[in-house]
Amino acid sequence: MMAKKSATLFFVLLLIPARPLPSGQDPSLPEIVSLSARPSTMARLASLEFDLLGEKNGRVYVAARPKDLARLEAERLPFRYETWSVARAVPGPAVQGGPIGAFHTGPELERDLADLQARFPGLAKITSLGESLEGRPIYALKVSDNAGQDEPEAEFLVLGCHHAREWISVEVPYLFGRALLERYGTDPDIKRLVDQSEIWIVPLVNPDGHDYSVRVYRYWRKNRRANGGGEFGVDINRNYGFKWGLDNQGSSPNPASEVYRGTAAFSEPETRAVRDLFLSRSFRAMVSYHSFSQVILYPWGYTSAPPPDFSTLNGLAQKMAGVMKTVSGRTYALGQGIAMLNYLTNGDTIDWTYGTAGIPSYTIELPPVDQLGGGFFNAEGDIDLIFRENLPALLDLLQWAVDDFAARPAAPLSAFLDRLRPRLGFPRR
Ligand code: 0X9
Ligand code: CA
Ligand code: CA
Ligand code: ZN
Repeated sequence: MMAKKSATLFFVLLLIPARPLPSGQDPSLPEIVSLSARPSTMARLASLEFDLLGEKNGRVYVAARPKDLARLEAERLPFRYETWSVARAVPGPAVQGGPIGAFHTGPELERDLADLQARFPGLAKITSLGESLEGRPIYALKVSDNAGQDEPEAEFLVLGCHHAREWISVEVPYLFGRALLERYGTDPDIKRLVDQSEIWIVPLVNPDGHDYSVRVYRYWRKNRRANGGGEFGVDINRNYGFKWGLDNQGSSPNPASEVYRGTAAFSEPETRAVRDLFLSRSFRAMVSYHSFSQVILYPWGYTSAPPPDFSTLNGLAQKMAGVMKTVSGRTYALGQGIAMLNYLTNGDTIDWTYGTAGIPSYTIELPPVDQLGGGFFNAEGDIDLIFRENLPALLDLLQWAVDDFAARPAAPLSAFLDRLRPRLGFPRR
């Protein structure tokens, strides 16, 4: 059985061209098209659940597969083909080793995290938080003195890559962990911070989607849940349990949508992995990295009403944007989701962490500012600067977490969370 199956598979593989055909020849590859961004068109595109990549100079850019192009024609929405094509945008042969050059694939990340643990025993500890739908481990790197022990120190969380195509959002968390470890021995400020805290870094929350983005379709966003009816993927940044499914604007009940929320809060193993880590610790602050827009977002995402800790959240974001600018000269805008990105979200990560534990929680959308600046395609040469401008922002927030822990050593968890904990099988604190 097995032998026959793999012989067939081998034969089928021979028929698949080794290099992607240029877009236009392969019907599975999308085209990038633009349309006039007039309100009626925007509303229509939104209700048709198109994958909107961004808006600039009165045009809206859309990733459209052949069936989407047919829908645009049927709707009599005039569009223009853009010069980018996904086939061209996939990096060529590795510049610095590996199939996606300086960016990490999942297996490369696994190798480099293991390497950090081996180089910095006692300071770096890798654990798997659980497995993705397709069985890939979701790794966390913990950085602290005595990393193998749970010590009474300020806990801090950094997440990357909820969205598969946002490759740069893997690099910043990984490089943050690496920098802490490599500088620990020589930089007294870093040593002091690392000694007083427990830093948990999850660079790749969505390994299945990321792998699919690397190998098959560069613009893939969601995980790889088979939803039935030939539709795949849950948006794991709409699957968290705070105001999950509140309305159909902030997330979608449609399995074909790019913002499909899944069948229930925490229906996906990827969000459960983050949830279980979060509920088993007592984090003081967190950042979830995304791209693109170059903006620091804080809760709420589900409403335009301000969060109860507005002044703390806004003040910390201003401080972060300030240090970022001193590194690179770039300005990160800051504010609540709706004010910055023009749309509401429900079931997103930071609404859940803030809504559950009340801790400063940020979504940082990394550069570029817009689609025309490269969108999801960061140049390999920009990784370092993007990381370096984010480093002092993370260190400032970490310092705040350390100070907060010193001021209020008791966990800041809400009564709600304390009631929830035993029901989820976690020990009461
Ligand atoms: O829509 C999202 O999930 C995030 N943007 S992205 O382009 N990377 O997909 C933004 C989430 C914003 N969340 C809150 N403001 N709470
Ligand atoms: Ca420690
Ligand atoms: Ca601890
Ligand atoms: Zn994202």
